[in-house]
Amino acid sequence: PATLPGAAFDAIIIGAGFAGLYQMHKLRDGLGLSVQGLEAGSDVGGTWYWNRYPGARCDSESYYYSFSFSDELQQEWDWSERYPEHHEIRRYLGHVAEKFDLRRSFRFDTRVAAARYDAAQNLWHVTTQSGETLSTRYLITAIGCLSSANVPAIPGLDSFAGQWVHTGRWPAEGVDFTGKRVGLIGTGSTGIQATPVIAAQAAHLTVFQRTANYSIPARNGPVSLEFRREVKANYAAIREQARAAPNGHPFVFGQQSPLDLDEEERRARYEAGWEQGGLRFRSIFRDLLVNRAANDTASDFIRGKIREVVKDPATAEKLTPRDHPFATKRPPIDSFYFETFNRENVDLVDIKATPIEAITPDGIQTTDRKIPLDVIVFATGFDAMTGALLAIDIEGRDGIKLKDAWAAGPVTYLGLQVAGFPNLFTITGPGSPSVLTNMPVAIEQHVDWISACITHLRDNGLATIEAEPEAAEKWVAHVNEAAAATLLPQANSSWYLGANVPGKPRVFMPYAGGMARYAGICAEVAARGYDGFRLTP
Ligand code: NA7
Repeated sequence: PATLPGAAFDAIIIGAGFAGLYQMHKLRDGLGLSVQGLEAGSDVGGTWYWNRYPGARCDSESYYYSFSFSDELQQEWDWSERYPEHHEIRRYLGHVAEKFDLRRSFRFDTRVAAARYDAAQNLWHVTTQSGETLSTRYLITAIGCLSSANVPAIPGLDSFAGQWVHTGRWPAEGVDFTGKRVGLIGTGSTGIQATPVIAAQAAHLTVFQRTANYSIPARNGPVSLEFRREVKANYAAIREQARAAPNGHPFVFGQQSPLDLDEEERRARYEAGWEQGGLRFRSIFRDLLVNRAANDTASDFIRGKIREVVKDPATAEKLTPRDHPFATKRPPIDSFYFETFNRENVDLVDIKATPIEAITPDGIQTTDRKIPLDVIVFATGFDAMTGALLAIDIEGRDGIKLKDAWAAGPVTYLGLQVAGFPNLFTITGPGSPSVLTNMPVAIEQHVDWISACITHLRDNGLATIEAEPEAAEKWVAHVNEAAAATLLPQANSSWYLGANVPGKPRVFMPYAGGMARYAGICAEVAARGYDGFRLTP
């Protein structure tokens, strides 16, 4: 492999989504470091570069799914809808890249294949898929938690004569469903967003459901001028509220339990939450994620709504979730998902009752019938949190491979560093609260922390920072303890647990102790001189 002349950078950042863009700005413009960004896509956008499927939009509301670090930026940008659609988020990130002149520091169409720590030189050697090697002191991964597509190994997929696509690798030119018979596999957030939009275009849509899911109406709509003005006038307070919240959303959680109320009042609250829509529904009461009896009241309320909306009782029954309590898997929000099953051109196949046996040249064969299809859409999710990191062949000190260090599940300290991998920082890594949080809040905190850490190393003439193995083990124990204090581990098939990917170790990966609490812990660690990290001169 050719080494670029003089290519020892201070930092290499992998990824040009929210995390990579902000990290670039902080290190290059804030600290004046020489930084190279590497990005597999052809432009900035990250998650939103790849997820262009019909109906793809963010479940956080636009006014707070955005950067807070620049007041000028938040004052000048106008969102058009309550929940931003994928192309609007790409436009926003494109605007951020323009405004801070970030594109010139990234190489696009450049996928990183490997990274190896060289102790003698205290450098990371980063090799791209095309065989180039670049060297750097700090290596920062900003590669997303939901970026490694999970395409199930169904026999016969190669023989399919029609088109198949995974929602997380959607072709930029789009897919035309007009007049087509479409099969969609998967009913997580993605399948639930895509179903109504595809149904409206296709000749026929068959939804293949493995696990029935809860979903709350998003109540999407245009943002009024008035609302925009109010938000802009109050941005500082909104951001502060988001940072102080357990999940990075600027909501006030209800202080009551549904169990404190009588049936009528409880129902009235749920109805109000249902009308308000989106992830706000979950915050009506304080204990839905920690008390099973409280959760049952919410789960039952949603089951009742499904029965009200879906006209055919047999279909309604199949759509009714019974395998997990509400919100123990990431709760989807939708625009007319359940209503879509009242359409003439939509069918639901329960593949728990009648599993898919094979894909044939002309469709999908289940145990009881053959469904002819022109297009198959895999809304089957991601090898979350660890998939994208392990897709890079990362080798730390003494030849340890990340995949071996994590054979029994990911072990990080604060989700930010791995013992044995000096000067490697993993933004939104496993063990961080990022995926349980409104993502930009988590990302800004991680990037600020990493940037302050690098400043500390530079100012004190320190060569390396590396997590202590004991600190990482303790952190993993704390992550498990935090999950065990909630109902989250009760969902058997959740991607939080890695359960959606066959053979993946079952470990609860995100930190469920809350974003604000996590940020506090990170700040204390730094204040105590990077407690739990080994710093070497
Ligand atoms: P999810 O939430 O992981 O959902 C994937 C869906 O695909 C889910 O219904 C799965 O069923 C189903 N699935 C996965 N593998 C298979 C196989 N082999 N056969 C049939 N069905 C399968 O991914 P999304 O893309 O919807 O959402 C990811 C995140 O993006 C979301 O949580 C938000 O944070 C944004 P299962 O439930 O495992 O039985």
